[in-house]
Amino acid sequence: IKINSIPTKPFEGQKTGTSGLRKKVKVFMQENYLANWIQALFNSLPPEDYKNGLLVLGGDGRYFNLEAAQIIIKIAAGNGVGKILVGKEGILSTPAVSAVIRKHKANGGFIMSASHNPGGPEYDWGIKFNYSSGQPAPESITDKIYGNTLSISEIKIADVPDVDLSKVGVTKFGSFSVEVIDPVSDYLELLETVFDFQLIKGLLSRPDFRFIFDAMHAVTGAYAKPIFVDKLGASLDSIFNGIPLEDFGHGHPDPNLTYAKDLVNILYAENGPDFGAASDGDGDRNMILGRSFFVTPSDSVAVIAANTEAIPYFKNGVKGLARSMPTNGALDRVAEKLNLPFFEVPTGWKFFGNLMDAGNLSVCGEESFGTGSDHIREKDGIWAVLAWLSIIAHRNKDKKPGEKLISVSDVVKEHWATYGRNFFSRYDYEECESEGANKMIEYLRDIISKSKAGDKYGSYVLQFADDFTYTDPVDGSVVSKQGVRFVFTDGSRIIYRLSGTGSAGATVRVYIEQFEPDVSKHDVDAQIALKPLIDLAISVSKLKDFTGREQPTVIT
Ligand code: VG1
Ligand code: CO
Repeated sequence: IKINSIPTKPFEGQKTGTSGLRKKVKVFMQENYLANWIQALFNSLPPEDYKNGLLVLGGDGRYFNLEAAQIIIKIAAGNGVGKILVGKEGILSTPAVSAVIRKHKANGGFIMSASHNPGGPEYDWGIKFNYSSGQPAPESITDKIYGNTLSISEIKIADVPDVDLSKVGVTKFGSFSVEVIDPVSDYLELLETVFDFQLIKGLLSRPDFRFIFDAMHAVTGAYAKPIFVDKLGASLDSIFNGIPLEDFGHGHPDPNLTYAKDLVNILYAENGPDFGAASDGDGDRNMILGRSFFVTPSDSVAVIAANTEAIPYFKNGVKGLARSMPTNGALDRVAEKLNLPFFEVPTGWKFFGNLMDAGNLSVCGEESFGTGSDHIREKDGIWAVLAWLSIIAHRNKDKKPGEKLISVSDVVKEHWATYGRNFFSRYDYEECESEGANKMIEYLRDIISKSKAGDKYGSYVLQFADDFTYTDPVDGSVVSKQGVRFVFTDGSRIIYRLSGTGSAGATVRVYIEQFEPDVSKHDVDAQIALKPLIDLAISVSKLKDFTGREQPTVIT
């Protein structure tokens, strides 16, 4: 094949955030903007990582993905990649990309998604690169890519026609080939080895159990019917917003109490379904709801970790548990009780991969609706739904028709009674002015540098305050400034971070947590239980002064 060399000039700001490079789609549509980043990536990888190698490509179906896919294919060919596996219509969820990389022993893969950010001509686009075990590229690579974007002068692009992505099959161009694959089959095949599908099918076909899944017009729309309906016997009308759309039906594909309000209303309506779930743009997040009951993601991972007997994948035991730093400590208590190794990592799934590869980690999660295990190296929304369905099915497997089933809320309340409840809430102040948000973090850093154990904050006594630093126990790499935290002597915590996934301005996240061992207080609403600590978090940081915001945009 003929390879053309195209001269180019650097663009500013092509720096990868928490999870890939995310910008407004208009930014990405500038000539050579995406091409520069892809070329910079190849310039950053050692040749043995891609020359004549195999890469995977897919995305969440958002606006610009189909054009982007053609650009990526041509630059990959221009740089000597041997073969690319592409999801049909450019579709592959983030967990599916991870699964496909692992199954086909690929060198890596691209995910075209800005995840939970909205899509369409006015909104966001994004690109992530995952490595050979299916995990998001480590910072050592993404920093190198950024460095190369600042000095790039040439793009190598193969002179080949666009590939038809609408049909499964192989297209060859000399020594380079593209194979369009079914987006579901490899991923589903893996899930069938993880879960007892017959057990789940038994639950989903009970007349006294009603299930609903909201795909939010995002990528899990392509997976929901083949998995929940065709394989597991759920009724077709249990899939809500099940068609992937380029703009997610004008929605914001983030499965939380604000952006998945329609689903929440269904579950909280009188005589609503027994189980509800939703997933985000690229299928790696999940929200779990019972009838009139919301499962906090931090509780969700703890409950899954405490109930692994319901999941065949864990029959030989659980190697270890981990959570991101702002995620609440419910999982810590499970690890302690079950005597399992436990890890606290910075925000972002890329920090779990090394622990999994080293055989130290089986189940992990983030408060941001991310839950997963070492079956792949990404968080996995459908996995979490199947894990919860397995737990409910396992608890009810001997229940006769007409007998009252153990519900989602029963399982969570029982968990709280055993382990205590970690009340938790996150306040997001989206798209603030960057300057004020940065100043607030600087101000907090100044406070922690002067703080000492024993300092009084209202009725709370400080144990320590710091800006979280993490040393990877496997490769020794160190990351710092991962979130300002105030930890009090009763275990309560206040944490402040700036988001690394936005495409405009700065999003301030405030995380609030307080432990309550007393069962008689577990039914209190989290916003009420946490009120004094939330007020403290807002006053200590002078958040209203720095951001000009009276109220958060999203509360979870
Ligand atoms: C957010 C979440 C983080 C998550 C990341 C990617 O990052 O807080 O826990 O891993 O999104 O999720 P940030 O930097 O905005 O707080 V997703 O579904 O984009 O892949
Ligand atoms: Co996502």
